[in-house]
Amino acid sequence: MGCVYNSPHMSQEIKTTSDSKLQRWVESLEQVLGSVLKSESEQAALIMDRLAQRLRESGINVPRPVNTPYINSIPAEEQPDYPGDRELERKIKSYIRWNAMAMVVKANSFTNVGGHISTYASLATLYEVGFNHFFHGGNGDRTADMIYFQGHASPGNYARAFLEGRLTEQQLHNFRQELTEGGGLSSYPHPYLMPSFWQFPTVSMGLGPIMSIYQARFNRYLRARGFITGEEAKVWCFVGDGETDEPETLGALTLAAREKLDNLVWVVNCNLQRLDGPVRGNGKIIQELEGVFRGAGWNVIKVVWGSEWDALLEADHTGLLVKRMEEAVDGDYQKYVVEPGSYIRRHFFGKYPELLHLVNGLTDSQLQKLRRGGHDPKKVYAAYLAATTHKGQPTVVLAKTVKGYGLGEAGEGRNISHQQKKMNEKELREFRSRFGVPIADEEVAEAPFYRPPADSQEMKYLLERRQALGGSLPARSDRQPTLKITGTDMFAELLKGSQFEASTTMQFVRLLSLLLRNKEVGRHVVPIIPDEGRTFGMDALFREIGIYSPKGQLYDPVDSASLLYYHEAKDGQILEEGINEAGSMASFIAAGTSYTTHGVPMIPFFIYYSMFGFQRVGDLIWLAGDIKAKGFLLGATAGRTTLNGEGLQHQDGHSHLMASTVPTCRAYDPAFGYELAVIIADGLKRMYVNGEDLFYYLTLYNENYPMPPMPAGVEEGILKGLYKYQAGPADKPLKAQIISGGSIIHSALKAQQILAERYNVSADVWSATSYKLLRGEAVHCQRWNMLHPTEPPRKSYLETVLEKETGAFVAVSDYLRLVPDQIAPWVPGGLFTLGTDGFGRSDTRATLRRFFEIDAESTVIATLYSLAKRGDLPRETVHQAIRDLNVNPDKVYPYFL
Ligand SMILES: Cc1ncc(C[n+]2csc(CCOP(=O)(O)OP(=O)(O)O)c2C)c(N)n1
Ligand SMILES: [Mg+2]
Repeated sequence: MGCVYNSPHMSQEIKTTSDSKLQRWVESLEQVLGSVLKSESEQAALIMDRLAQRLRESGINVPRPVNTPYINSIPAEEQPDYPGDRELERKIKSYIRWNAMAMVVKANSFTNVGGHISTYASLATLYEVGFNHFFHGGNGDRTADMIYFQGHASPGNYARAFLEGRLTEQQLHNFRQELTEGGGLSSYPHPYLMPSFWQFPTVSMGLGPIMSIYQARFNRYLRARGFITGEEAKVWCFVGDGETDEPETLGALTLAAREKLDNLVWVVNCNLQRLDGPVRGNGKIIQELEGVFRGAGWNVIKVVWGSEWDALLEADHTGLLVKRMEEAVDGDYQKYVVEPGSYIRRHFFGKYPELLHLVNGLTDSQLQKLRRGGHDPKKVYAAYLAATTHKGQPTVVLAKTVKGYGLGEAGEGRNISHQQKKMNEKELREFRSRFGVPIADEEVAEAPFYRPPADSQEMKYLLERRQALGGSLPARSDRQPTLKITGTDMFAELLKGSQFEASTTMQFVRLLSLLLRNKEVGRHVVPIIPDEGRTFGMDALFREIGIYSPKGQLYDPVDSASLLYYHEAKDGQILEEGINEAGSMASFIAAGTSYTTHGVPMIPFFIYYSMFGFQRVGDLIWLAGDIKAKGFLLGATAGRTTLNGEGLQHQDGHSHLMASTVPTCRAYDPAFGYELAVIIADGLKRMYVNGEDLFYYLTLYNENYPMPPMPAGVEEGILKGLYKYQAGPADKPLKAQIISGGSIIHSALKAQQILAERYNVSADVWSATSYKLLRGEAVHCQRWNMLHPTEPPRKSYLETVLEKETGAFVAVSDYLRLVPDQIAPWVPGGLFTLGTDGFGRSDTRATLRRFFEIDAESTVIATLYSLAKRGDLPRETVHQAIRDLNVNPDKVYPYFL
């Protein structure tokens, strides 16, 4: 029997209670169960389940069983009537199936661009019931449902959009050939590539599921804070059963239950296969997932068997059929798809004579046509209706399907199914006939696309259904609502500087509180923190703007007597995500796309340990680019040596290198408060006034030093990536340029002093706020010049600024050398770079900076060496400086140590 009650408390309570009334109740329940158990053990499980459900509905907290029997959660007698025209829907679905398959087959008969047939084949009913009866396209003040479609099932979405008249035949022809004349369709859901079509990128397995949870949560947050009203949109997420192996998929389930996200519905397409083979050949993925989801507090609806099984289950008075269903493993079920009905009779039913008897009246062919629940619209409709009306919990529909459904020998249920991209004429013909697509024998080999005439019943029905549900999906809105952003005056205080020592992190927190108090913009700010608020000195915000919690604060916080107590509120502004960078990033994406999904521009500021950003959740950051998210990522405690005590796993010396790989990410490494103010003010303007689809990455440090006032005329340089911060003394015979940035600029400034005092060198110190932007623009110019060789060459900002300078060029960085080296090709005479290549260590800043050779002394040596190489001074001077400055020339290279 599949029922395991997981409450250790219940029996104890019963034993210890002196309430004789309760005792009598228990005894009578046992009597009832005892009589049932003897004959109908499986039915007993169901009775218990129902009873518990009933009690739960009346508000009694009854422990939840981890598993229920391997049958549909909604019994046949409780199924609602199907509201649609089954026959028309079947036809429409068949055409979509055909076109989706044809797109992939065509694309691969001319080119080898790939694509997937079998995933959509298994999903078609799960999608179509949704499209015809549930997925709301939005209207009035009802936001459209947000649907995370299974990424590699995109041909199914395209094929439906073709029938709806949203895509042309030419576009279908150009599936996966986006660069072809006339444009094509992207392989997977990519809003960046198809910005009026796709809303959510999903094909990196696991990201769709985690994003959908945080999206549903963010929708509630917006509502709680008064930004949205009206009927609530649903968030749907279609998940592959193989995809549930990804930790991101299941990692945030408890949040959805804790926050009672009944606006969220997941559909796990349990076709029992992933790419290589079975998902759980030796077990049952549906049962495993049921346990996980129920344990996490979700409402679980299993759709295992199609209507053909109803009569068999009803006729099975002993529970033997359910027992057999539970015994067979997914590997067996996969085999039943590829074997003839005689095999099913022998292997499945034949295990028990009573079961063989049960199917005596069915032919082998009928046995083979016993559908799985996910292919039966009636069962799917019942599940969706229950899911969308369920209150107080998120729902998952676990639907059993067949991978490659309808492909027959071309891949149905086969292990090769996932990668099947071609079909021969015979296979095409069979597919056509099985689904009744009106294509003549002579044409079938060409796999032509099929769209019924505009005045056909099918077309009318198809369009009428979508119209009734508010319009076509998927659809992304290109709206760009704006905010009133004035400029750097918003942060005037930071431009003035301060004699008090501060870190750029503290300066950022100051800036954030100024922004939060800004009348126009303040309430649009969404601070996102993964349990590091105190680390970054943001705890004052807890009290000030509150931490969002749908429950408010049910307890008196331990620090309630203090001014800055831990304040949770129903309309709290902070998203305190706990130790969860992936979840925080998902919140960042939900908030950063709110301008398009809700038409409400929100400004996420996600602040985290910089080491646990690009390196840890880089795939989500990449996706933030694809989805055109806006906002600010703040990599705090940055720098391989600036974060000193924490050691190898914490010290970030490479996030800027990774940031340089994301096209829409503007990455900056500010050294001073005024740089931060200029960059963030500009970012706000670009994103929320000019409507640019960008997001920002800024590194923040925890080293304290005085914050200088902003020098005149540096704003352009700050934004473009480089400006001269402090010129060297004028009266020296030798000249050098030291490029630095972030808190390590102090190595450069100290080196400037030593060089002047001891070596007669005048070194100018530069703040490089963004190597990424400098390189980006320089490459752009270089490329233009290459392609326009006879025209006057263009000059990048970098070249324009540096061409006026003389002497040796040196860069010193708290990041690995590759970060400054990005600009080396455009530096006159070349660039000599110092950086932190290698694993970090725990030690003091001074020791670490000597270890990585980025301290002032090392910077002096690098400068003198560069001058010596130019012939500006004798090499002996460098040799002497190494001794004078106490640097060990034979110390081990940190990268190898
Ligand atoms: C992170 C990630 N790893 C690997 C892949 C490659 N991949 C695409 S589909 C797939 C198998 C998917 O199986 P399942 O989730 O069961 O979906 P189905 O096609 O069976 O519906 C794999 C491994 C990917 N897209 N993303
Ligand atoms: Mg699968």
